[in-house]
Amino acid sequence: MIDLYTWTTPNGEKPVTMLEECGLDYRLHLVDISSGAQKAPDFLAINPNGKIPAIVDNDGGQSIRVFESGAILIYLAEKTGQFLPTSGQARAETLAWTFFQVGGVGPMLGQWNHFAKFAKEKIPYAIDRYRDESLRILRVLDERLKSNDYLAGDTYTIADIINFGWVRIAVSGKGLKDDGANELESLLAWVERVGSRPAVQHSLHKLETAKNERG
Ligand SMILES: N[C@@H](CCC(=O)N[C@@H](CS)C(=O)NCC(=O)O)C(=O)O
Repeated sequence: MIDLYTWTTPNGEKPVTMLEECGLDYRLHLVDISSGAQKAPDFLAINPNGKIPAIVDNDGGQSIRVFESGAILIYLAEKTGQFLPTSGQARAETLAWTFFQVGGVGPMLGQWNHFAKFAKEKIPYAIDRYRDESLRILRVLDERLKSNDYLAGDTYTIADIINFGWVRIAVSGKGLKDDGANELESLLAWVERVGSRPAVQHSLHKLETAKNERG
């Protein structure tokens, strides 16, 4: 059985969706990052970086910990043989668009979110810089999706799973919709396509329900 440690954020959603898509059994442990639970010693033993998400895989006679959402998705893809092509251009595209999220989409949108919404001091330079870079990144995704249904090409992969959470928010009213994201038609169609998958809907519902039940 896999233990998943996560929270209701775009990064936290990724492994829930992957586990649901793969049909794996798992125990969901909510780590309330608003209370600082991610910095507690027992969690730091699983992720020394003190951030969700993380998993511990207890199958197979030994416990394997994995942190960083990209590493978790690749680990689960290799464990199950799903959502990561094994060779050729399809594998290269899947890994490239996966790391594009980890190194670009996540950090840039995360910084924009911080400076535009949470920073007590509003710094126009920082807000503009991260908004413009986020929009540029969204346009790169849109361009890719003009001729491909999914980021790696014809098939749904971990690249779609990992990009979905942040992009879904980015194109919404909570994100950059009115800053130009609403014009990215191929990206919007992809958000619909991925968001209509039963496992994606189920994972978001499951995470939110678990949080609400916790009170
Ligand atoms: N690169 C990491 C980012 C993880 C991350 O930023 N997690 C956030 C929640 S979305 C977190 O735990 N924040 C709490 C903190 O930084 O203390 C990944 O992809 O797993």
